[in-house]
Amino acid sequence: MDTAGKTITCRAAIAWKEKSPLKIEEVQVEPPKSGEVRIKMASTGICGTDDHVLKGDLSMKYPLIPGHEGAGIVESVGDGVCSVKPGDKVLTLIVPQCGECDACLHCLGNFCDKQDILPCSGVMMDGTSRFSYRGQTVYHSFRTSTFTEYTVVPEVAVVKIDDAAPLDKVCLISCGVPTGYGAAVNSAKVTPGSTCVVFGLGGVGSAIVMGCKASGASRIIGVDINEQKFPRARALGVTDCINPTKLQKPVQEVVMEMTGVGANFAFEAIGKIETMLAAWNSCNSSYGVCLIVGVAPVNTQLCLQAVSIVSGKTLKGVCLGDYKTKDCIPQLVTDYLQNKINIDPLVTHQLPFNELHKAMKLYHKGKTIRCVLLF
Ligand code: COD
Ligand code: ZN
Repeated sequence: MDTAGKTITCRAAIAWKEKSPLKIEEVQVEPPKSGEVRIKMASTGICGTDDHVLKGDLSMKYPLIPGHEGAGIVESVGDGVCSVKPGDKVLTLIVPQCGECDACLHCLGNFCDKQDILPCSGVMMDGTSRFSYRGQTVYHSFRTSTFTEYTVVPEVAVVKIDDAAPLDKVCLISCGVPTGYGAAVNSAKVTPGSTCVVFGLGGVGSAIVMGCKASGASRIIGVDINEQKFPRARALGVTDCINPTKLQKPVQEVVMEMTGVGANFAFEAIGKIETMLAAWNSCNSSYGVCLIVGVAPVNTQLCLQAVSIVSGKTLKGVCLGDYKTKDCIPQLVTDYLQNKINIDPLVTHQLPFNELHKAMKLYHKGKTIRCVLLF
């Protein structure tokens, strides 16, 4: 049936308010307007950022459809769309690339002006939503909203990928893989023989570990309060595991003792102030580089000892691995298809969309690295 130009009724997960369980409902998805793309979703990962949304750590408009780590097939396109066409396999982009703003035009920038994360407006670029439930507006999250059978995104927030890509897995390359692997390989440019410490061994932290290992790090220290994460982390390349809740002293002191001089690279992939400070204080005071990957709750402050920076260490934030997303993400998919990176160990669970509640339970129990929902 040709659905182009028509409103589609389909299943979607709605968060009616913050801190309340998701409900699968029948929603209406309007056709894409000019410069927009409607996608039939094939898969979506459950990322820590989605959990931040559901917990109310980010400022959002409710009711909303969460999700951003998505893979699917273009169903129809609005006027003027030329980079994708119906039938193309695509990934959604939480950080878009408009190609026109200051960040896109600068050789080092990637945090495009058209992003809708900080802050999240909940609407498309024309100020309206494409989702409704019985006539009531339902908001977008990050202009991606992937926990739905159909979604609408701006053209700048979608990219065509290789036709051979397995859609049940490559959704991870929409967020977790570039965010983690890219932070190590592209942003930090981890050096061979270096010592790295990774705070948080979830999907993103595990991808960081993969990037550190691929870059030739000789020691990778993994820190997590959930010891269930340790065996898989070791399989990916972590050499030493630390559970901070079992320590009598701050984790940074243990890292200092283990390394003698502090880590060359520290990554924070949790999104908490205390672990950001621990990552900073785990770095070598002269040449250490601390990368903040996690987003802390809005309106919180990160306070450093002012003298701790003058000795030469670097503090850097990084989003989506500093990649210009439309330019770089398809290449990561091709790299996966050519066995240059292996994302398979990150996909620990795959469940049908209607088992969303089971998937969320597994995530909250800390059982998953990445659980992929299949439509
Ligand atoms: N100390 C040590 N480990 C901890 C602590 C703590 N205090 N608290 C939680 N953890 C561990 C958990 O046990 C878990 O293993 C891990 O931290 C977090 O993993 P996940 O699987 O819940 O989350 P991820 O890996 O999917 O996402 C982590 C992010 C930091 C990316 C995410 O939470 C976030 O802040 N995202 C926004 C940043 C960003 O760039 N986003 C881009 C698109 S997502
Ligand atoms: Zn994400």
